[in-house]
Amino acid sequence: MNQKSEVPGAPIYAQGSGFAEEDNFYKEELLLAWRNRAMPLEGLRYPITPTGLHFLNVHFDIPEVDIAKWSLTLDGLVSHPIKMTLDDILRRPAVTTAVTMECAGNGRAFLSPRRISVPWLNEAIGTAEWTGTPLRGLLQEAGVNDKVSDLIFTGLDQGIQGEQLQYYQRSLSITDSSRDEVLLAYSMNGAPLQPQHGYPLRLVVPGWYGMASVKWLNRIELVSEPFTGYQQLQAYRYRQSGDDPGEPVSLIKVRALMVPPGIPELMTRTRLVKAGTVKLIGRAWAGRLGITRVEISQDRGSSWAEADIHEATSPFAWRAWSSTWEATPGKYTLCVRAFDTAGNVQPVSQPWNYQGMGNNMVQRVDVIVE
Ligand SMILES: Nc1nc2c(c(=O)[nH]1)N[C@H]1C(S)=C(S)[C@@H](COP(=O)(O)O)O[C@H]1N2
Ligand SMILES: [Mo]
Repeated sequence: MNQKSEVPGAPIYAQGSGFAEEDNFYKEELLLAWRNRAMPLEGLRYPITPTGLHFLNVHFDIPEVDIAKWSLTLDGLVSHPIKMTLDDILRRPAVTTAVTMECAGNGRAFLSPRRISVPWLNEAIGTAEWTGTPLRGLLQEAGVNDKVSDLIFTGLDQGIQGEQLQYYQRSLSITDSSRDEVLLAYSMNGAPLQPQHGYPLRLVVPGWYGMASVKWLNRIELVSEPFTGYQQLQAYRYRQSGDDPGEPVSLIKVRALMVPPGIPELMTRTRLVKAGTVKLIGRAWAGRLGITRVEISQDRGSSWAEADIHEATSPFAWRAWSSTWEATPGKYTLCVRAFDTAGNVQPVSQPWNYQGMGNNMVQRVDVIVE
């Protein structure tokens, strides 16, 4: 704990949490944090995240849906435009896939300076079993015109962001949209989508950061020009400054997290652990790439030891890892990092960018062993 904790009423910062001493959080961040829950890290115990523990991100309001009036339209540059009710969609071929979803802003709150948005630490994640019909089949039936380059997905939720009135909209290229795993999902963990997760229908784009998986989907438009909407061109860019157009955010980067061992101190989340052999467990994922190695450090990343990786249950879901740690009395900062099949490894120092996107810096867990 730093010296500030001696000042009455001053905030106390967890050691190694990554917060600067002078850091304060803004009211806007609190408002967003209340609306957009994270997955408590002990949720990493479950291969499939119970729906109520899965992270949640809703830009505007959860829209009100009258299912008797709801339909999905697929139109634009197609031979046969399609309009379907939920019952029509439920009668189509169904696929269930376990998918790890992560918000692109995960890790944002550690950055300094920090963009005012949802102040995610490490926990904007979850893995669900999504059931739906492959988008590809619908595209084949509609007959895609040769000129189509992109699909624009529109949700029912409307609001103002960056001074622009908008429905939540994202696009995907025709190539990315036609991949086998892209689903129009109506079920999460075996139950109809809950209102906050996109009832009655959402897109699920396995391997991509969450922003691609448009909730409350009601229109898919096929176009021949790149989409220039706010969530495509303004938000979700790796930029170095406000006027840098940057690169689009797309696939999920490699990351491992651990269930913090022992018991927490309420305010700092520092862990108390008994000396001896400690079992460390967690999960690792890399979008649609595989995990090749997971490593543990007890000294903030100066030295690393290899952990065991367990079987993958789905090519798009996280994998369990485990390790044992011989804990001797003292203070430690435990870290975990993963490597993917493309040779990427998580950085020990964080990759800063203007919007706080894709910060996959290694997790740090402060532990006191007694
Ligand atoms: N229509 C709509 N779709 C949306 C969003 C949204 O605000 N509106 N948020 C996106 C973002 S940024 C993320 S990370 C995921 C979160 O999905 P979840 O809330 O089901 O976990 O939904 C995406 N789809
Ligand atoms: Mo997100």
